[in-house]
Amino acid sequence: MAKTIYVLNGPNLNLLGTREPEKYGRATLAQVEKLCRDTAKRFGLDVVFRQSNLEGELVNWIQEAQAKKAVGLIINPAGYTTTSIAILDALLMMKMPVIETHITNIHAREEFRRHSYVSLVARAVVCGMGVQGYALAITGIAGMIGAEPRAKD
Ligand code: CA2
Repeated sequence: MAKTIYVLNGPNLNLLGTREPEKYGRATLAQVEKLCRDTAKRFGLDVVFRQSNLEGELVNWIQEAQAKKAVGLIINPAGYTTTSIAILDALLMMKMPVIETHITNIHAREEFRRHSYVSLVARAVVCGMGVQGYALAITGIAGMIGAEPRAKD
């Protein structure tokens, strides 16, 4: 069975590509999902890709990733980045690498966006690379777990 990476997206990211394109770009979340699947496939990895506007649902999915023995977890916690101790606590129980991803450079925006609880547990943080940051995060996890790129078919 292929190894699985969970990619979790927090509140409002369902609107990606439909609002504020100057900040977040024009790609929709469905296109980001395809980018993640295509990138993971190059390393023979599967992706579980989800989005929720609810903090508890994100916590449940983090626990699910652990229970299902996912090999890595990528999370864009969006608005919960700066507030959620519940998400931090769930991530602290994870044994696999966690990469925090933000589409924008949170350090070049309002001061309140710069503090991240998730960064306390993340093995790496990708921000400011647009949606390509998701592909970079998947490639990063592949490297961390020693997954080799496969020959193209
Ligand atoms: O840059 C990122 O990826 C953020 O995580 C996005 C969050 C923001 O609160 C973080 O500080 C940085 C906001 C997500 C809102 O999603 C939207 C999507 C499309 C249009 C408007 C908002």
